Amino acid sequence: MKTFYTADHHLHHSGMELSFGRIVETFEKPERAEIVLRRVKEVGLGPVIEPAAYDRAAIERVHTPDYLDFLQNVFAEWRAAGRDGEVWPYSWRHRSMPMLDAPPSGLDARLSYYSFDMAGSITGTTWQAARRAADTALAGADAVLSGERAAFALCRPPGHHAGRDFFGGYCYLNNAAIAAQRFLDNGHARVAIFDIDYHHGNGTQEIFYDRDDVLLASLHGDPDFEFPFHLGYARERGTGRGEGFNLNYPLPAGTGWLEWQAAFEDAHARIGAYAPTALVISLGVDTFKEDPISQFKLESEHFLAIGRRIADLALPTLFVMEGGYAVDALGVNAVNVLQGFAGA
Ligand code: OKP
Ligand code: ZN
Repeated sequence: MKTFYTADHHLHHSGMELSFGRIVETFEKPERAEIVLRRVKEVGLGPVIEPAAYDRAAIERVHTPDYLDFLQNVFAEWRAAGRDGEVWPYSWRHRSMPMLDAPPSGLDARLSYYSFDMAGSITGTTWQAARRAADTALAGADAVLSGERAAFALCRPPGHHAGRDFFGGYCYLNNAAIAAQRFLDNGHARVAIFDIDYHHGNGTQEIFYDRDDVLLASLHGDPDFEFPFHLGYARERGTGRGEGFNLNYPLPAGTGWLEWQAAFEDAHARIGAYAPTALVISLGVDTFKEDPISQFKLESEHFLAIGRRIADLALPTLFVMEGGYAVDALGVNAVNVLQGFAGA
Protein backbone atom coordinates (compact mmCIF):
# COMPACT_ATOMS: atom_id res chain seq x y z
CA MET A 1 0.00 0.00 0.00
CA LYS A 2 1.28 3.46 -0.91
CA THR A 3 1.64 6.00 1.89
CA PHE A 4 1.31 9.69 1.13
CA TYR A 5 3.32 11.83 3.52
CA THR A 6 5.03 15.21 3.63
CA ALA A 7 7.38 16.60 6.27
CA ASP A 8 5.49 19.89 5.77
CA HIS A 9 3.21 18.77 8.62
CA HIS A 10 5.95 20.22 10.89
CA LEU A 11 4.72 23.65 9.81
CA HIS A 12 1.87 23.20 12.26
CA HIS A 13 2.63 22.94 15.96
CA SER A 14 0.37 24.60 18.49
CA GLY A 15 2.74 24.02 21.35
CA MET A 16 0.34 24.09 24.23
CA GLU A 17 -3.26 23.40 25.11
CA LEU A 18 -5.49 23.70 28.13
CA SER A 19 -6.26 20.25 29.56
CA PHE A 20 -8.49 19.96 32.61
CA GLY A 21 -7.35 23.32 33.94
CA ARG A 22 -3.68 22.85 33.19
CA ILE A 23 -1.58 24.26 30.39
CA VAL A 24 0.20 21.25 28.90
CA GLU A 25 2.17 20.37 25.77
CA THR A 26 -0.40 19.77 23.02
CA PHE A 27 -1.31 16.11 22.43
CA GLU A 28 -1.49 16.79 18.69
CA LYS A 29 2.25 17.17 18.14
CA PRO A 30 4.49 16.65 15.07
CA GLU A 31 6.09 13.56 16.60
CA ARG A 32 2.79 11.73 15.98
CA ALA A 33 3.23 11.65 12.23
CA GLU A 34 6.92 10.74 12.54
CA ILE A 35 6.06 7.71 14.66
CA VAL A 36 3.48 6.46 12.18
CA LEU A 37 5.89 7.04 9.28
CA ARG A 38 8.65 5.13 11.07
CA ARG A 39 6.34 2.14 11.53
CA VAL A 40 5.22 2.26 7.87
CA LYS A 41 8.89 1.93 6.91
CA GLU A 42 9.71 -0.63 9.58
CA VAL A 43 7.09 -3.11 8.33
CA GLY A 44 7.71 -2.32 4.64
CA LEU A 45 4.10 -1.34 4.02
CA GLY A 46 5.03 0.13 0.63
CA PRO A 47 6.43 3.26 -0.99
CA VAL A 48 6.25 6.62 0.77
CA ILE A 49 5.28 9.38 -1.66
CA GLU A 50 5.40 13.17 -1.34
CA PRO A 51 2.02 14.56 -2.45
CA ALA A 52 1.79 17.10 -5.27
CA ALA A 53 0.50 20.61 -4.52
CA TYR A 54 -3.17 20.92 -5.51
CA ASP A 55 -5.14 24.00 -6.51
CA ARG A 56 -7.35 25.61 -3.89
CA ALA A 57 -10.33 24.63 -6.07
CA ALA A 58 -10.17 21.04 -4.80
CA ILE A 59 -10.52 22.33 -1.22
CA GLU A 60 -13.26 24.82 -2.14
CA ARG A 61 -15.40 21.83 -3.07
CA VAL A 62 -15.77 21.41 0.73
CA HIS A 63 -14.77 24.66 2.46
CA THR A 64 -16.11 28.18 1.85
CA PRO A 65 -13.79 30.71 0.19
CA ASP A 66 -14.31 33.21 3.02
CA TYR A 67 -13.19 30.63 5.59
CA LEU A 68 -10.11 29.74 3.53
CA ASP A 69 -9.20 33.42 3.18
CA PHE A 70 -9.60 33.82 6.93
CA LEU A 71 -7.37 30.82 7.69
CA GLN A 72 -4.73 32.06 5.29
CA ASN A 73 -4.67 35.66 6.53
CA VAL A 74 -5.58 35.68 10.19
CA PHE A 75 -2.04 35.27 11.50
CA ALA A 76 -0.86 38.36 9.58
CA GLU A 77 -3.84 40.28 10.95
CA TRP A 78 -2.95 39.14 14.46
CA ARG A 79 0.59 40.45 14.04
CA ALA A 80 -0.66 43.68 12.43
CA ALA A 81 -2.77 44.19 15.56
CA GLY A 82 0.50 44.19 17.51
CA ARG A 83 0.01 40.78 19.08
CA ASP A 84 2.75 38.22 19.55
CA GLY A 85 2.42 34.47 20.03
CA GLU A 86 -0.09 32.36 18.16
CA VAL A 87 -3.67 33.08 17.15
CA TRP A 88 -6.16 31.78 19.71
CA PRO A 89 -9.93 32.24 19.84
CA TYR A 90 -11.30 32.38 23.35
CA SER A 91 -15.05 32.99 23.40
CA TRP A 92 -17.98 31.45 21.53
CA ARG A 93 -21.61 31.97 20.87
CA HIS A 94 -23.83 30.62 23.62
CA ARG A 95 -27.45 29.52 22.93
CA SER A 96 -28.65 32.75 24.56
CA MET A 97 -26.95 34.74 21.80
CA PRO A 98 -28.21 35.30 18.26
CA MET A 99 -26.73 33.21 15.44
CA LEU A 100 -24.95 35.44 12.93
CA ASP A 101 -25.43 34.60 9.28
CA ALA A 102 -22.42 36.55 8.08
CA PRO A 103 -18.96 36.97 9.58
CA PRO A 104 -18.50 39.95 11.93
CA SER A 105 -15.66 42.36 11.18
CA GLY A 106 -13.55 42.48 14.36
CA LEU A 107 -10.58 40.13 14.57
CA ASP A 108 -11.59 38.27 17.75
CA ALA A 109 -15.24 38.19 16.77
CA ARG A 110 -14.30 36.61 13.44
CA LEU A 111 -12.01 34.10 15.19
CA SER A 112 -14.97 33.14 17.33
CA TYR A 113 -17.26 32.90 14.30
CA TYR A 114 -14.91 30.55 12.42
CA SER A 115 -14.16 28.14 15.31
CA PHE A 116 -15.82 26.17 18.08
CA ASP A 117 -13.03 25.65 20.60
CA MET A 118 -9.40 26.40 21.46
CA ALA A 119 -7.93 22.88 21.15
CA GLY A 120 -5.32 24.26 18.75
CA SER A 121 -3.99 27.64 17.69
CA ILE A 122 -3.23 29.10 14.28
CA THR A 123 0.49 29.69 13.87
CA GLY A 124 2.21 31.60 11.06
CA THR A 125 2.50 28.37 9.07
CA THR A 126 -0.66 26.48 10.06
CA TRP A 127 -2.32 27.41 6.77
CA GLN A 128 0.54 25.87 4.76
CA ALA A 129 0.57 22.71 6.90
CA ALA A 130 -3.21 22.29 6.64
CA ARG A 131 -3.01 22.79 2.86
CA ARG A 132 -0.34 20.09 2.64
CA ALA A 133 -2.45 17.73 4.76
CA ALA A 134 -5.32 18.28 2.30
CA ASP A 135 -2.85 17.67 -0.57
CA THR A 136 -1.90 14.41 1.13
CA ALA A 137 -5.54 13.28 1.20
CA LEU A 138 -6.07 14.40 -2.42
CA ALA A 139 -2.98 12.55 -3.62
CA GLY A 140 -4.15 9.43 -1.79
CA ALA A 141 -7.59 9.72 -3.38
CA ASP A 142 -6.02 10.17 -6.81
CA ALA A 143 -3.91 7.03 -6.31
CA VAL A 144 -7.08 5.07 -5.57
CA LEU A 145 -8.83 6.73 -8.52
CA SER A 146 -6.00 5.52 -10.76
CA GLY A 147 -6.53 1.95 -9.72
CA GLU A 148 -4.78 1.30 -6.40
CA ARG A 149 -6.85 -1.01 -4.18
CA ALA A 150 -6.05 1.24 -1.23
CA ALA A 151 -3.81 4.08 -0.09
CA PHE A 152 -2.81 5.67 3.20
CA ALA A 153 -2.91 9.47 3.56
CA LEU A 154 -0.74 10.17 6.60
CA CYS A 155 -2.36 13.54 7.23
CA ARG A 156 -1.41 15.93 9.98
CA PRO A 157 -3.01 18.11 11.29
CA PRO A 158 -6.12 15.90 11.36
CA GLY A 159 -9.41 16.98 9.81
CA HIS A 160 -12.70 15.45 10.95
CA HIS A 161 -13.68 18.23 13.39
CA ALA A 162 -13.31 20.93 10.70
CA GLY A 163 -16.54 21.92 8.98
CA ARG A 164 -17.29 23.95 5.86
CA ASP A 165 -16.31 27.17 7.61
CA PHE A 166 -14.88 26.35 10.99
CA PHE A 167 -11.85 24.91 12.76
CA GLY A 168 -11.63 23.15 16.11
CA GLY A 169 -10.50 19.93 17.76
CA TYR A 170 -6.96 20.27 16.30
CA CYS A 171 -8.53 20.33 12.79
CA TYR A 172 -8.45 23.10 10.14
CA LEU A 173 -9.27 21.46 6.80
CA ASN A 174 -11.36 18.31 6.60
CA ASN A 175 -8.98 15.97 4.81
CA ALA A 176 -11.39 13.00 4.71
CA ALA A 177 -14.26 15.13 3.37
CA ILE A 178 -11.99 16.65 0.72
CA ALA A 179 -10.95 13.16 -0.36
CA ALA A 180 -14.57 11.89 -0.41
CA GLN A 181 -15.54 14.87 -2.59
CA ARG A 182 -12.59 14.08 -4.87
CA PHE A 183 -14.05 10.60 -5.46
CA LEU A 184 -17.48 12.08 -6.20
CA ASP A 185 -15.99 14.57 -8.63
CA ASN A 186 -14.20 11.81 -10.50
CA GLY A 187 -16.84 9.28 -11.36
CA HIS A 188 -18.03 7.85 -8.05
CA ALA A 189 -21.74 8.31 -7.34
CA ARG A 190 -21.77 7.01 -3.77
CA VAL A 191 -18.96 7.26 -1.23
CA ALA A 192 -18.98 6.00 2.34
CA ILE A 193 -16.94 7.57 5.13
CA PHE A 194 -16.32 5.26 8.07
CA ASP A 195 -15.07 7.35 11.00
CA ILE A 196 -13.49 5.08 13.61
CA ASP A 197 -11.69 7.83 15.51
CA TYR A 198 -12.63 7.96 19.21
CA HIS A 199 -14.17 11.42 18.81
CA HIS A 200 -17.28 12.29 16.84
CA GLY A 201 -16.38 13.82 13.46
CA ASN A 202 -18.69 16.80 13.84
CA GLY A 203 -17.10 18.60 10.88
CA THR A 204 -17.62 15.70 8.49
CA GLN A 205 -21.21 15.35 9.73
CA GLU A 206 -21.89 19.05 9.13
CA ILE A 207 -20.43 18.93 5.62
CA PHE A 208 -22.51 16.00 4.37
CA TYR A 209 -25.59 16.19 6.62
CA ASP A 210 -28.06 17.10 3.86
CA ARG A 211 -26.59 14.80 1.20
CA ASP A 212 -27.28 11.26 0.06
CA ASP A 213 -24.13 10.85 -2.05
CA VAL A 214 -22.01 10.34 1.07
CA LEU A 215 -22.91 7.91 3.82
CA LEU A 216 -21.17 8.78 7.08
CA ALA A 217 -20.93 6.19 9.85
CA SER A 218 -19.15 7.21 13.05
CA LEU A 219 -18.29 5.31 16.24
CA HIS A 220 -17.32 7.57 19.13
CA GLY A 221 -17.49 8.53 22.77
CA ASP A 222 -21.04 9.60 23.64
CA PRO A 223 -21.28 13.40 23.28
CA ASP A 224 -23.08 13.45 26.61
CA PHE A 225 -19.64 13.05 28.22
CA GLU A 226 -17.05 13.39 25.47
CA PHE A 227 -15.62 16.08 23.21
CA PRO A 228 -16.85 17.68 20.95
CA PHE A 229 -20.14 17.46 22.93
CA HIS A 230 -23.53 18.53 21.56
CA LEU A 231 -23.21 16.57 18.29
CA GLY A 232 -22.87 12.84 17.61
CA TYR A 233 -26.09 11.48 19.11
CA ALA A 234 -27.78 8.51 17.44
CA ARG A 235 -30.88 10.61 16.69
CA GLU A 236 -28.88 12.69 14.18
CA ARG A 237 -29.66 10.79 10.98
CA GLY A 238 -29.31 13.48 8.31
CA THR A 239 -31.75 15.96 6.85
CA GLY A 240 -33.68 16.36 3.58
CA ARG A 241 -32.18 14.10 0.91
CA GLY A 242 -29.54 13.22 3.46
CA GLU A 243 -32.01 11.65 5.87
CA GLY A 244 -30.81 8.17 6.79
CA PHE A 245 -27.29 8.79 5.44
CA ASN A 246 -25.70 9.84 8.73
CA LEU A 247 -25.19 7.07 11.27
CA ASN A 248 -23.91 7.79 14.76
CA TYR A 249 -22.87 5.16 17.26
CA PRO A 250 -22.24 6.95 20.57
CA LEU A 251 -20.60 4.59 23.07
CA PRO A 252 -20.04 4.87 26.82
CA ALA A 253 -16.77 5.57 28.59
CA GLY A 254 -14.91 2.32 29.21
CA THR A 255 -16.14 0.69 25.98
CA GLY A 256 -14.03 -2.40 25.26
CA TRP A 257 -13.49 -4.46 22.15
CA LEU A 258 -16.67 -6.56 22.24
CA GLU A 259 -19.01 -3.59 22.61
CA TRP A 260 -17.06 -1.54 20.10
CA GLN A 261 -17.00 -4.44 17.65
CA ALA A 262 -20.79 -4.89 17.87
CA ALA A 263 -21.30 -1.25 16.83
CA PHE A 264 -18.59 -1.59 14.18
CA GLU A 265 -20.32 -4.64 12.69
CA ASP A 266 -23.65 -2.84 12.54
CA ALA A 267 -22.05 0.12 10.74
CA HIS A 268 -20.11 -2.28 8.50
CA ALA A 269 -23.35 -3.95 7.38
CA ARG A 270 -25.04 -0.61 6.71
CA ILE A 271 -22.09 0.60 4.68
CA GLY A 272 -22.25 -2.60 2.64
CA ALA A 273 -26.01 -2.14 2.10
CA TYR A 274 -25.45 1.41 0.82
CA ALA A 275 -23.31 -0.14 -1.96
CA PRO A 276 -20.76 2.67 -2.24
CA THR A 277 -18.08 2.48 -4.91
CA ALA A 278 -15.37 4.05 -2.75
CA LEU A 279 -14.60 4.13 0.95
CA VAL A 280 -12.80 6.70 3.09
CA ILE A 281 -11.69 5.64 6.56
CA SER A 282 -11.22 8.41 9.10
CA LEU A 283 -8.48 6.48 10.84
CA GLY A 284 -8.16 7.51 14.46
CA VAL A 285 -6.53 5.05 16.83
CA ASP A 286 -7.34 7.03 19.97
CA THR A 287 -9.73 4.18 20.88
CA PHE A 288 -6.59 2.48 22.27
CA LYS A 289 -6.68 1.61 25.98
CA GLU A 290 -3.61 3.71 26.79
CA ASP A 291 -4.71 6.83 24.92
CA PRO A 292 -4.11 9.80 27.22
CA ILE A 293 -7.25 11.76 26.23
CA SER A 294 -9.70 8.94 25.51
CA GLN A 295 -11.73 6.38 27.40
CA PHE A 296 -12.12 3.29 25.23
CA LYS A 297 -10.18 0.07 25.81
CA LEU A 298 -9.07 -1.34 22.45
CA GLU A 299 -5.78 -3.25 22.31
CA SER A 300 -3.15 -3.27 19.57
CA GLU A 301 -4.25 -6.65 18.12
CA HIS A 302 -7.78 -5.32 17.64
CA PHE A 303 -6.54 -2.82 15.07
CA LEU A 304 -5.40 -5.75 12.87
CA ALA A 305 -8.90 -7.22 13.09
CA ILE A 306 -10.43 -3.86 12.16
CA GLY A 307 -8.27 -3.68 9.04
CA ARG A 308 -9.24 -7.21 8.01
CA ARG A 309 -12.96 -6.44 8.33
CA ILE A 310 -12.60 -3.19 6.38
CA ALA A 311 -11.01 -5.23 3.59
CA ASP A 312 -14.10 -7.49 3.55
CA LEU A 313 -16.10 -4.54 2.20
CA ALA A 314 -14.05 -5.07 -0.98
CA LEU A 315 -14.04 -1.39 -1.91
CA PRO A 316 -11.37 0.98 -3.22
CA THR A 317 -10.28 2.42 0.11
CA LEU A 318 -8.47 5.52 1.29
CA PHE A 319 -7.24 5.60 4.87
CA VAL A 320 -6.94 9.15 6.23
CA MET A 321 -5.05 9.66 9.48
CA GLU A 322 -7.01 11.40 12.24
CA GLY A 323 -6.30 11.04 15.98
CA GLY A 324 -4.22 8.80 18.26
CA TYR A 325 -2.18 10.27 21.09
CA ALA A 326 -0.55 7.32 22.87
CA VAL A 327 2.69 7.98 21.05
CA ASP A 328 4.46 4.78 22.19
CA ALA A 329 1.90 2.59 20.44
CA LEU A 330 0.60 4.98 17.80
CA GLY A 331 2.75 3.62 14.97
CA VAL A 332 1.91 0.01 15.69
CA ASN A 333 -1.81 0.68 16.12
CA ALA A 334 -2.29 2.78 12.98
CA VAL A 335 -0.18 0.50 10.80
CA ASN A 336 -1.89 -2.60 12.24
CA VAL A 337 -5.12 -1.43 10.60
CA LEU A 338 -3.29 -1.08 7.28
CA GLN A 339 -1.51 -4.41 7.61
CA GLY A 340 -4.74 -6.14 8.60
CA PHE A 341 -6.33 -4.69 5.47
CA ALA A 342 -3.37 -5.46 3.17
CA GLY A 343 -3.00 -9.02 4.43
CA ALA A 344 -6.67 -9.84 4.02
C1 OKP B 1 -9.11 15.30 17.76
B1 OKP B 1 -9.32 13.96 17.06
C2 OKP B 1 -7.86 17.12 26.22
C3 OKP B 1 -8.89 17.87 25.42
C4 OKP B 1 -8.83 17.44 24.02
C5 OKP B 1 -9.58 18.07 21.81
C6 OKP B 1 -9.67 16.69 21.27
C7 OKP B 1 -9.54 16.69 19.79
C8 OKP B 1 -9.45 15.31 19.22
N1 OKP B 1 -7.60 17.78 27.44
N2 OKP B 1 -9.74 18.19 23.22
O1 OKP B 1 -10.66 13.57 16.95
O2 OKP B 1 -8.54 12.89 17.60
ZN1 ZN C 1 -10.02 11.64 18.05
